[in-house]
Amino acid sequence: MKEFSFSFSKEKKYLFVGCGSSYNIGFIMKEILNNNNYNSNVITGGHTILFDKIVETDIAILITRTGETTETVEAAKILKNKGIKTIGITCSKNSAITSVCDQKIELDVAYEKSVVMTGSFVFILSLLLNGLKNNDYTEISKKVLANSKKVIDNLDLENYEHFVFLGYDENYGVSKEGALKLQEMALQYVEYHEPLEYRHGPISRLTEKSLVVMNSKNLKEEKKLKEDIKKLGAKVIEVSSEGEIEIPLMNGFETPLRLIPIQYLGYKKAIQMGYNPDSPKNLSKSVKL
Ligand code: F1P
Repeated sequence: MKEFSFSFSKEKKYLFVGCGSSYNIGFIMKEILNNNNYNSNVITGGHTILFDKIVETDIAILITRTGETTETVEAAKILKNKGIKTIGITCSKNSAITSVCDQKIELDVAYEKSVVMTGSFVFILSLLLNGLKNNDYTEISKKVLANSKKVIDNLDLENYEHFVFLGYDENYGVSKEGALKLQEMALQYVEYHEPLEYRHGPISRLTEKSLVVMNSKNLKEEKKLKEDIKKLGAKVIEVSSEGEIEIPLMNGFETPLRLIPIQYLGYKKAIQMGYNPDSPKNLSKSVKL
């Protein structure tokens, strides 16, 4: 990934902007950057164009896989007019976002035909994380995929019609993205929460038809919640260094790996339901207002 190098500075204030999955990349990055003493925020393209509430920012990073999402493109114009440096990250060539932004990163090697963002999500997230620290996911990702397949292929997926994703901080972003994948690809009823928030209401909807993916940091309270959920008859898959799906904890730098089981689960559930996971109902590749 050397030819697309990108690096962050502790002297600058960053703002991530995007919609849907592209917003989720920004959310995860904001959490990891701030955890490493960088200064960053995240906002949806929609909020940017509807409200004049932009936090102090030096550099705005606008993420849009297609480069054509109206809210993100319009947000770039607004931010640029405020004197903020704009960087557009996209997986298309010569799209609207790059004609607007001061700097462009066109990752056309990560171009996807599918309406749903999968590989491109992981590619953009890894690229941005490499701007903090060099990571090589090649070997470990193969292991995670094999492990994910083993666990997910063994599930009786017809049994589950409710998917809950739990996680803190960057894992909250991973959970939001997990819920979106199951919703887009397999049209499922989904939720995402912080683990301890799950007891404050949402748990009332839990049944033996619920599948809970715990994007865990190995916290004692997360383990306890997992046991409580199991006692209520639901299935829990823990994703962590001690989970059924094993992923080493690397202070958030493991997030690209966490997408592997989630995307595979969405794909498998879509197939089981008889849907085309690449072409969900009511969705287009980018939203144009
Ligand atoms: C953003 C997005 C996708 C979503 C759907 C509609 O697209 O929200 O995340 O899957 O297809 O558009 P983009 O701005 O990243 O191209």
